[in-house]
Amino acid sequence: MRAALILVDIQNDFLPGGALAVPEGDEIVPLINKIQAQFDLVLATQDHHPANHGSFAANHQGRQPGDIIDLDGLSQILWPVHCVQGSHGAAFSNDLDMKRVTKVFTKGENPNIDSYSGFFDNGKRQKTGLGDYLKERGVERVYIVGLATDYCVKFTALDAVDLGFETCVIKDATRAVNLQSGDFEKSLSEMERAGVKVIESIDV
Ligand code: VGL
Ligand code: ZN
Repeated sequence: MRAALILVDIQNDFLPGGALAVPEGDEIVPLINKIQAQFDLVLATQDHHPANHGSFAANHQGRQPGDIIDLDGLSQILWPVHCVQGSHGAAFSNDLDMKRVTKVFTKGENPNIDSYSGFFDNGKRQKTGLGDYLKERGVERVYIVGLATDYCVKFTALDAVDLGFETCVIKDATRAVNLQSGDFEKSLSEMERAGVKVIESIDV
């Protein structure tokens, strides 16, 4: 069965020191570099916002990160300004091996809607092209790693199942934002209930 590895949002702003740092996010990078050798197709997603993006608290008067608003009809958690197109924060970690990454799928470019999944925006209004790319290449199984377990990894995995891919999340190659303690475990159970296989890197 043809398999692909998807590297989700391994960008400076999601690593320690970044604007939306995921605790221990840097710890997964060496592991991800190592497991890439086991796949003949490696792809990456990139959170890629314009400065006026509606998910940034700074773009809403009197709002703070963590507040929830309505954004064009969808419930939206507000975040610090992060992954602005062209910034250092939006760039992939220098420690991430990108030599084997065939294609990068950007997301979050429309200021009026957020895009956690690497496949669609949060309203499923537009595709990124990742699903068609995988299907055109005969990929049937996807392995997902990266940041953050409870947001972009989770939504990418749920959409992968919906699109009919056998979907594995490599648990030790992801880390969670954990806005609430326990969100890591909660997101893993939610994915498992939806049909995602949660595995360890030694089982790849
Ligand atoms: C993400 C929050 C906002 C992620 C992206 O990559 O998990 N989280 N934008
Ligand atoms: Zn974002």
